[in-house]
Amino acid sequence: MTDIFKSGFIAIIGRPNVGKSTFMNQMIGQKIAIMSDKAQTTRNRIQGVLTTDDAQIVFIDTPGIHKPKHRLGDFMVKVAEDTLNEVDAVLFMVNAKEGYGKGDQYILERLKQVNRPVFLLINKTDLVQPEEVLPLIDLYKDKYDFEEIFPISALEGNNMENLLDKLKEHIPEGPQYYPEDHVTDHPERFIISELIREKVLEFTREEVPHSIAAVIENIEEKEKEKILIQATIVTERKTQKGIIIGKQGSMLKNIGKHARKDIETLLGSKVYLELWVKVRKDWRNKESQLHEFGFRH
Ligand code: GDP
Ligand code: K
Ligand code: MG
Repeated sequence: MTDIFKSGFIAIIGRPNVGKSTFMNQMIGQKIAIMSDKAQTTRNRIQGVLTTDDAQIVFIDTPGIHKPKHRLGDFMVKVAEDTLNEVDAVLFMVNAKEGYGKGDQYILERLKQVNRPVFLLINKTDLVQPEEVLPLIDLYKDKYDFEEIFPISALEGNNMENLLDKLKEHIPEGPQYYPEDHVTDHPERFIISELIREKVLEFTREEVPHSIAAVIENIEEKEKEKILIQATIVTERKTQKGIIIGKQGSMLKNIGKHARKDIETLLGSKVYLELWVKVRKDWRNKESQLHEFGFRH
């Protein structure tokens, strides 16, 4: 037992559907809700934070590294490459079942600009025979100087412990950046709440004050690329609640419909939006309620 605490950032890249989200769930636990990586943001998103006794690893998803579909993609690839040179290690995930493909080749080319240790994760090994993995390892060894190659099954959790031990060797001594119970970060969270608030103000023609809040209670990937978002609109007065709900719920329905469309554009995914309206008298002045509503930062 040592007192050394380590912390660092690890980027995970790979073609869509190779199993990056599944890997994160397995590493961090099932409670994490992961945003769709279809959303083409230029920012790198934090996928998950793993805290153990002796280390904290922040996993970062770099969506821009996928082969760009639009011209904007060139810029995003640049941003992604810059990120890859700032992390402590890079995990490049490929699919054992599908073998080497164009998408993998594209990422390998990009990785040539990267001067950090790169681990190859050959995922979905549960779908193939062990002897099918060896030729893949040979093939990739020829193409890139990987730090190490790990055949894994993110779904079944095979070989994940060994990988984690290895990753810890590659991160420096450092502080715990996030609280222990902090497993994921949704940079979109704030924007989503603002989009909802904006629709409330727009459709009620400002009959309710700007002080209303939209509190995001839950964001969860329900099925593939379908995200459930549950939010509460908090008002100060019962009359305001009535206005927001409208006749037989018509106002709230309209607010929800338009907010949902904007959120879908933001995330690049299908969204189920569930909205509630609550009255909290004078909630802005009550410290404890501010905590409850997640305005702590
Ligand atoms: P991402 O797009 O890279 O995030 O991929 P996902 O994690 O969403 O996984 C895509 C699909 O592959 C899902 O249906 C997963 O259940 C499946 N999958 C992921 N990892 C494994 C694995 O190790 N074995 C098997 N059999 N399926 C996997
Ligand atoms: K996916
Ligand atoms: Mg994913």
